[in-house]
Amino acid sequence: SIRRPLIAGNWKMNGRVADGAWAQRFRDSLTANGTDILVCPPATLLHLFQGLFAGSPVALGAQDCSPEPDGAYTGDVSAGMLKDLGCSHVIVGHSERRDGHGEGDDLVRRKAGAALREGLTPIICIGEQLKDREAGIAIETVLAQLAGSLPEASADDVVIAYEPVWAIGTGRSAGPDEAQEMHAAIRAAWPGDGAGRLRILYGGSVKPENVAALMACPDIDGALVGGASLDPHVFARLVNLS
Ligand code: G2H
Repeated sequence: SIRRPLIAGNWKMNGRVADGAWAQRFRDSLTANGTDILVCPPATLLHLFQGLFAGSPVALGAQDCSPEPDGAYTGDVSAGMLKDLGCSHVIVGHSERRDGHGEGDDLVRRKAGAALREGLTPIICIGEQLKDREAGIAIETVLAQLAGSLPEASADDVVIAYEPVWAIGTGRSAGPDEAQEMHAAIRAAWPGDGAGRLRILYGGSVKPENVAALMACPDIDGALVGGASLDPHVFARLVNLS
């Protein structure tokens, strides 16, 4: 493939300072295999992990950012602050933000734009609810989210993560055929040129047992991994299998 695989760990709201030992164990379990590796701990651990991953092949990302530059926004974290801590990527529009915090496509697009302005790569999450899939409108739902959540950007500067909401943290992953069908539709819907260079990750209960079958699909370029990224040995095994 012309696209380098990317495996990204999304720790969600997990982790304490004592989990710094995780980084050492993770690094020691990795074998270099040409896969780009990203870890997105909670914002509270970014500074610690910046030091721990310095000089290693592991890149650092955040889980969310403000759509605004620095200013009077109590509780928010700007893309510039994340850049300052050594982040190269930031997840935006995860379904836990969309559903738990009422974030819509417009806000997600503005967050992705704020990330791009700071030179960060936004990982823009989209995915249908179970009711959409059961109603046979999964693809059109996801493509509408894509259109609404995408800032003006080159295919080289963003990553898309397809995460069917019914597969998140449920142990029930989309089958490779279901996922591939959606990834191909997303790539075909990319506006402008460069669709062949766009990286599209799959997310939702990815684990060492199913990662290889997903990665074998032509339009699946990596994974966004929640639960299975918390154990350093499991996550390293998953990366090594990708
Ligand atoms: C989907 C995924 C990571 P999990 O949210 O973003 O989590 O792998 O636990 O389903």
